[in-house]
Amino acid sequence: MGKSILIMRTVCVLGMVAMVALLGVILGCARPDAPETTPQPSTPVTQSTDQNMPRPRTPPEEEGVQAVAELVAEELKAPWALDFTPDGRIFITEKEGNIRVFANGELQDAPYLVIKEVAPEGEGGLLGLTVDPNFASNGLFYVYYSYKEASGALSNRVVRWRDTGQTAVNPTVILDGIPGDRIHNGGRLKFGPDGKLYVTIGDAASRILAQDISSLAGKILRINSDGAIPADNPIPGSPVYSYGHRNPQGLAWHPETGDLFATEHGPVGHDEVNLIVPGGNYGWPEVGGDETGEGFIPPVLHSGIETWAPSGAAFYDGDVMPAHWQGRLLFAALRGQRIVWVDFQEPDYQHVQRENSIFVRLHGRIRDVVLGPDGHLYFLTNNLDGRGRPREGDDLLLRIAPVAGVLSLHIP
Ligand SMILES: [Ca+2]
Repeated sequence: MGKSILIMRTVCVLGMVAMVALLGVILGCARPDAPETTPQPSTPVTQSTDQNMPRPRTPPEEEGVQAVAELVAEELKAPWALDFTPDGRIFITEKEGNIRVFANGELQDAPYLVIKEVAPEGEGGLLGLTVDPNFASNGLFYVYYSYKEASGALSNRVVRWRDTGQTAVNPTVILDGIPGDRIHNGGRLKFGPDGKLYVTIGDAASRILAQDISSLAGKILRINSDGAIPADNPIPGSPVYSYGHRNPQGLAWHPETGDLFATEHGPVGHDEVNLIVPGGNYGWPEVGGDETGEGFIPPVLHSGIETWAPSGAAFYDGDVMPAHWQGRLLFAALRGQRIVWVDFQEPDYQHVQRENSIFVRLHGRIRDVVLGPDGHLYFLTNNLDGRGRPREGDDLLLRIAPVAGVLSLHIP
């Protein structure tokens, strides 16, 4: 990236700080609220305001500037997922089939691993990645990707690899034959607090399969790290943990209750946040949004006629951000070009108290949000996935910091 961009970002942020001091309001630097076809300036900016609020419920004293996004790495190509290793590296998937590594303060130029079998077609490709909870001793991590069957049909699989420090070896397929398509491949992989591996699967453009518990399509799965089916799964002998999903792409567990929440793409708007219970039926394609039906679990939040196109999700559980961020759910929005946040009501944290967004249209499409071991949230832009408008330096890995950190803002 050119120095001009660095300077402009810094100037923009510092300018904003000055404005905040002067006016108590953010007035500039945000991108214009432009239609999708309007060209935008190519300079990403790093200031957030809690703007664009369809349901403003946050007390004014908590509004305004809360967070900035610091640049960590750039020139990623359509990254989809990231995770942290206990030795301080960040693994990042790129949709075309590369795993990139951020280590020792910089993104390594050469891919850490190239998975040639990946078929990056439509929404498919190298998608989810998660590091094994026992990575420090076993070096294992897991990826989810699309590939082509001999027939030419697209399928998805979960493959486990072992890290050597320089690359990865011993690929082992632990879950195969996941229905795939050019759309709706799901793809998120996360270990739950129970040590089980959860996998989100889209309906692969065959909506009826979401209600068919014998199909893996339109499901959230729960498996052991070797691919075996846990004995305590809700449907005996099945990896299916919940069903009736359209295209779920985000998973996060509440840090206090351990409840699982999942984000899901709706058909036209009506994107959902669901509280996932074992064996639950979340309604697709029979119902969506506020529609109800016997046996269907409604979302805890949906986007109405607005489109978020939600992807990766994380709860905030750290001491870097302001105290009221604790227990806040944040998730990436692609078409919505923002990070949406949701606070839940005490004492069970199962109902939405308020929701809002940050970074609205500041960085373009956002694919994943993950809590780092340093207490910062990290997120990936997704402007090179064929549906965005790339700017210089895209795609980016960014890190969320409180606004008080602006004066010591570090831009590599
Ligand atoms: Ca639903």
